[in-house]
Amino acid sequence: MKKKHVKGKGIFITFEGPECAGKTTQIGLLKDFLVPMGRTVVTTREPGGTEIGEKIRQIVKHLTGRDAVVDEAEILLFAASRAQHVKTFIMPALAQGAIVISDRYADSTTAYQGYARGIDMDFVERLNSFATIGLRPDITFVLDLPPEEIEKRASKRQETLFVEDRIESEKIEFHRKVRMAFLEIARREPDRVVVIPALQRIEEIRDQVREAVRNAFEGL
Ligand code: T5A
Repeated sequence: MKKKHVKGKGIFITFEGPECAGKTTQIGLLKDFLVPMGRTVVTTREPGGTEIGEKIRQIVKHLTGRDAVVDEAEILLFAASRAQHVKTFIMPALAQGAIVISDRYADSTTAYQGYARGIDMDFVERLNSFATIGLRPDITFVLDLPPEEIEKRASKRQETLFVEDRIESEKIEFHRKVRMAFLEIARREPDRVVVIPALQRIEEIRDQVREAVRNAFEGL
């Protein structure tokens, strides 16, 4: 990956991967690493990140049965959440020189709605480009976790406080397709996407993320 010059400029970092891959955990650890460097770091998520986005999050994650969103509505809701997020939150923060770290972004739509649900890929690409207003991450981490492990980690969480959501409860074949999709995106865009095996210890992943960030940006 070629080093990007970042002095005083905003940086946009995204984390992708399946449910329970450890994205939220690693985002917190990356923030802890960057803040002492004197950078303003804002963390956010998709769907979500704005009031509209958080309302959409409730709809896409938790309505089930007869009220569950259909595939056609689901992709449009993710896109609507993203457009609002990009224009009112991410772009203004980047313009002020912040490092923005987002838990999921457009690659999730490519993987889940495109590859796994089978929605026409040309349409997915056009919608992604419309919703992101052309804003691409400077670096993306894909935390790669086998589907069998998602189930294990999710059931551990459910035993405590977590209620399984609609997409998480998809069949294992769906999660296999999502995994292959993220790996395919990484293969096509090696200058942007770094794949990290998520079956390692949290600290090992943390160190690999830090090293990749240091290697990717001058001045960090
Ligand atoms: N979606 C989203 C789409 O279909 N299309 C889209 O365009 C977008 C944007 C979002 C859902 O929406 C879908 C994808 C998702 O199904 P979400 O709640 O945001 O839902 O789901 P996730 O982003 O997947 O978040 P999760 O909370 O499920 O997973 P994380 O953030 O990857 O994992 P984290 O850090 O919360 O950790 C999960 C558990 O694993 C443990 C943690 O302690 C925790 O218990 N853990 C580890 N255990 C062992 N080893 C490690 N290395 C570990 N790291 C963390």
